[in-house]
Amino acid sequence: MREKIQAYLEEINASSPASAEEAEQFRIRFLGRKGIIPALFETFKSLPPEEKKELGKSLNQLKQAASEKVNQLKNGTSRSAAQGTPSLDLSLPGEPSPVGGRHPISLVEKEITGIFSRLGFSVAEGPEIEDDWHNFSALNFPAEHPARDMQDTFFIRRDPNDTSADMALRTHTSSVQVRLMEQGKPPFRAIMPGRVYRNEAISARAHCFFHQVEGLYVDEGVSFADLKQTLFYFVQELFGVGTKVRFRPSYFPFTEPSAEMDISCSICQGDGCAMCKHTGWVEILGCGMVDPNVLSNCGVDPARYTGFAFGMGIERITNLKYQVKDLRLFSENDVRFLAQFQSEII
Ligand code: 2NM
Repeated sequence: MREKIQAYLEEINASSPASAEEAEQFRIRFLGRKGIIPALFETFKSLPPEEKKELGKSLNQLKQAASEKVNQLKNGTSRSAAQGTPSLDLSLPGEPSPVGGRHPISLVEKEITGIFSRLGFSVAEGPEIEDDWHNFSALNFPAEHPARDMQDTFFIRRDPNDTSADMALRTHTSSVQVRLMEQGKPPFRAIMPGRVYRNEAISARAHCFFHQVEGLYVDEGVSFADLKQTLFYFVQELFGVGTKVRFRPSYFPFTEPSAEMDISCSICQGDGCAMCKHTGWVEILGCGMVDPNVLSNCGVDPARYTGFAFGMGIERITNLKYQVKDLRLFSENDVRFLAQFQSEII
């Protein structure tokens, strides 16, 4: 009897009926009322106790193997039997595909543009490959300014014999503001988000490209007080009511006067931590009153109009909000990094 059980077990394991009928025949042969397995159980009853002990387990295993096979076959052939292809049930639910979320830079960019949109700023975009005029000259960059050097800017040489035909990967989105002013009439109230490029060695703290949001407000009678109040409101929205701001004098070619704005450290609330280098303040943007030369370069009468402008790095603000320690994470597209940010169906 032991040999018989072994032989049937092998037969069961090897069998794979191709249709529902064959599966049913299989079931009747092994498990039906007059089938092989009930018959074996019948024989088993009359065995002496020592043999029962030995064979009971194998017999139960055989029955289980047969039942499992029948179940498998029934599931696998129930729908596709008509086509003669077993074990593929198209009515079963599919494998779920993971749903993506927005990139942290996009999330923060949307948050920033959202705040300014509610203040009445429009959103403008422009080309990433720029000519010298829009990226430098119109913005009052002197001929010897270091940003005009190959060391700092990526140039694209179009004509090997004529460097004046060079194009550059834009180093800031101010170039879009030049285009906006050239093409329209004041008042201008717009922000420009986008990717910008600088010729830097890649490390945890620097990258050859990053993202900016710049803003521009030009009208009659715009003052530094308007700049301060607009940016103060922006910071209350982005970092929470009660965030303090301070302005430090600075220099940019395209603004006069110029300033850098710090906020009270959003991580330690001003107590001192590594992010604020124990000063309680972190710099988040540059700003100033648009230089009259820039206005006239762009066809805006500086005797009639004044304006303020500002620019901030999105990576820097994202680091402050989410404490990302290495800039390279933003461009590696490692799902383990990206999945940690608020998921949102696009
Ligand atoms: C900054 C800081 C200060 C700026 C100036 C202009 C323009 F076109 F109106 F002259 N656009 N953006 C500006 C001013 C940008 O980024 C740190």
